[in-house]
Amino acid sequence: MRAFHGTLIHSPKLGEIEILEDTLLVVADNGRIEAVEPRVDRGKVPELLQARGMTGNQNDGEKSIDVADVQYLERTQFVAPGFVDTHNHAPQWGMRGMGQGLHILDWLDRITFPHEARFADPVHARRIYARCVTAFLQQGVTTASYYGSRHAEATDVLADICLEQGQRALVGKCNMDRNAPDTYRDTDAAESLRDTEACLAHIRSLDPDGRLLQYVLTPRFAITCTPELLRGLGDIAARSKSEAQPRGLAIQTHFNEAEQEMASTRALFPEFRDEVELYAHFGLLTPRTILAHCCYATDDELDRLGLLGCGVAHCPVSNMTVGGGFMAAPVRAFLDRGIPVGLGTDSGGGFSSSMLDAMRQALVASNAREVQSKGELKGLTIPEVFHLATMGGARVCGLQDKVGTLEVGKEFDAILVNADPVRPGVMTMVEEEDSLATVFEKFVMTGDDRNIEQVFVRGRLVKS
Ligand code: XAN
Repeated sequence: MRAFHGTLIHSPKLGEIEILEDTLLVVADNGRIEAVEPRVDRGKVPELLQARGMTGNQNDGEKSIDVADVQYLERTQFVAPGFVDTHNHAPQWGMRGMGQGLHILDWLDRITFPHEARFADPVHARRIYARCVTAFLQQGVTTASYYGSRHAEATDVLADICLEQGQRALVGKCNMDRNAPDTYRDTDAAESLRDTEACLAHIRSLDPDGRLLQYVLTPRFAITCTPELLRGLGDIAARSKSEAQPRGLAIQTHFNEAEQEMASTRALFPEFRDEVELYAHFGLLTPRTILAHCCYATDDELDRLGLLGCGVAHCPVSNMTVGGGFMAAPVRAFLDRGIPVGLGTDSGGGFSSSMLDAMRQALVASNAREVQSKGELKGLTIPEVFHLATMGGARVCGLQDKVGTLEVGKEFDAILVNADPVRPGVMTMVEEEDSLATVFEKFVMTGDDRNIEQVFVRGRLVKS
């Protein structure tokens, strides 16, 4: 068991931040939040733990905590839910931000495919993936939805590393059997589907109860997939539905990302009216689908996505820099339709591995979109981007009942923030008279990973 006493900050509802002061939070050994007790005087904590039968030598060893082990937080510290990165290319870790200004298909050909091709070597994969996962945990990313490379063995390695380091993750082998160099594409649909099934089986054997890991079907996008491959993946998605998992496997792809990408998709699939019709035809748009970007989706497409229940991974950094659409996505239009939205670093199209940067850039991009839409699509607020980075992302990844907030019964995926650690180079600046809301605002707007002192996934300390 673990216990904290101090401030908790989370966002159960879009647009709202809940600040719980002087709160006792207890985490059971199974990683679940056992108690959240607001307004407890510090001096009363041992008494309360005793009254709840949580201290001392219980027969049930699981349910005991030594009062001396309670972490009492300072005024500048608070516990918040861990960040959920809904769109991340693990094999692009070493090329973040490279190829600035290139349009998507040129960026893939010149920078990305040669780089990802190196993951044919599992030793290389282990070296890069170990660093990637460590670095994202360092940034407070407790859940990531990862695209692997096209290689089955390297993708297995990525899943192994997430489990070893304790990161919650959706992991998928990238499916791509055309429009990529011979040195970096699946030979044909049959091979791609076989490798997919093998990775899925590997992940199920590593983590049979899906405690931390899930497989996510990962057609890169329609341009690099033959119709046969898209159909095969849709069939796997349909077969994965069961009584225990009525929504089936998660699916992720890039969607309405850039004008160059959309023109090429139309040329390859002229029979479809738009990308919603295309991906829906192959059974790839379900309530478990995570669509990255959606910068250019029309109102009509958004209405249909809303009905299908798909989620959006909003990647504000890459959208405005490399590979993406050079366009701010219409996030307010997604939210107005009740479409689940999370934030993605889109590392390495996105140059930053920080979800704080993603939140800040989401604010900036939404302001640009507000101006562009002549005020129709209102800019986002700090409570809204924080919600997207935590609970919104959890919903997009199908984890809304497990993580995203600090509520009793949820698993303890969390960060311990110190908004003003006395350390050289730290940019945040908290003053005596600051309210807790201001302390939080300063962290979101000026903080970085040096403000994230501890990171927990399922109650396990994964960064300190
Ligand atoms: N479309 C993409 N967009 C992106 O940002 N990164 C990628 O690797 C990719 N592949 C297709």
